Amino acid sequence: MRAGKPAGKFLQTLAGTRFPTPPIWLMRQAGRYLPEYRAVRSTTKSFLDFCYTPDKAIEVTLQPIRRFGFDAAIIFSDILVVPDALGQKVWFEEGEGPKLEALTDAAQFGRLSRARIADRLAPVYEAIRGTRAALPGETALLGFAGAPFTLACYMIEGSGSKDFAKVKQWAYAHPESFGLLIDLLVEAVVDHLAYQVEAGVDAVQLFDSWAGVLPEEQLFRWSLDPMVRIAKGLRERHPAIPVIAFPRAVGPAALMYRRPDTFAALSIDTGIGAHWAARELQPHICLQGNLDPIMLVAGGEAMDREATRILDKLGHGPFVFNLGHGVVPQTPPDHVARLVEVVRRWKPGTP
Ligand code: 1CP
Repeated sequence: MRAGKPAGKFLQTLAGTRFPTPPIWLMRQAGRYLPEYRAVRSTTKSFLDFCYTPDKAIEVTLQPIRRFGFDAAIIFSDILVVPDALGQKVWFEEGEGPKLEALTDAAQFGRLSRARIADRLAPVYEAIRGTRAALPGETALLGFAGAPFTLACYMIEGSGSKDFAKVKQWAYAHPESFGLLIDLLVEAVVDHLAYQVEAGVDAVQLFDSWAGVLPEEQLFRWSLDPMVRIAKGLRERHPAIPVIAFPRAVGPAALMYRRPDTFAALSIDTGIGAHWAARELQPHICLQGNLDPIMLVAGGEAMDREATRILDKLGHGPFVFNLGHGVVPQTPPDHVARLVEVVRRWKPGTP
């Protein structure tokens, strides 16, 4: 917690305070759907160079706060800065997303070293310092990292994937060597998050975007356990920092992540029903979510109704309004402004 500054609605909600309406921020709230983002983005060719230019990262982090007044900003960066800092070759192809020189053999792990993280990612930490200084005191600043399984997906597949066959086959056939990669990533992510906290973030989110491709029996070992180890490792270094877990598309296995002693909140995706979540999850842990990002594209009365339905189910308990996944590029910015209004004007009725 920042000494002397008032903690705003978002941090107070994570700490257990209730407000008449929940705080709101959106995953991927900075990005291509905003013309002002595209304008800054067009000044740098390489996406990683863009992430590593503090002035630009600060500017695009602040853009959605200026436009919509969200309760939290998320530092503009990417989950793939961690494999990059470890020494794996990472680049982004225009219109195609991330590419990596794929790992094919455990012998290659020796080339990855977390000793380079502080240096290579220094521009990210500088951007955090600059953003924190520029943000209103009541707006929280979130840091983030990819969870180890999701990072391993990109590191082994070499890009996004339809079936994640390579990473899953490795995990199933060679769990010992896959476990070594996961262990390395646990340590690297703890370092990266600790440096983000030292630079000024108020809370962090762990994105396990691809957890849902694992069968339930494998989730404990490759998704939940590494995330728990990260949260504990980080809190050994920074005891007060809230950690939000986002294990995407895990269905009812979300019950396993319901750990208030470890996570300050559980971010739920669109596949989880608000009614079930209110009954099974929220009595134990603060929830975040889970409007369908395509509902935000659709807008209009359909969006108003769905946002209100989620608020009616979850707004009575500890809750942060968000999407079930990130804002997509075709989202009209006006619909985002309207959503913020719907959330802030919501009147709690009987649950
Ligand atoms: O040129 C561009 O503008 C590239 C698009 C883009 C953007 C805007 C990429 C490439 N990354 C980002 C920023 C980003 N990535 C943020 C910024 C902060 C914010 O939310 O406003 C964050 C939090 C991420 C995290 C991220 N990157 C995740 C986890 C969240 C999720 O969406 O599941 C993942 C999986 C990535 C990988 C990645 N980076 C970029 C793309 C297009 C992707 C996804 C590729 C795929 O679907 O496999």
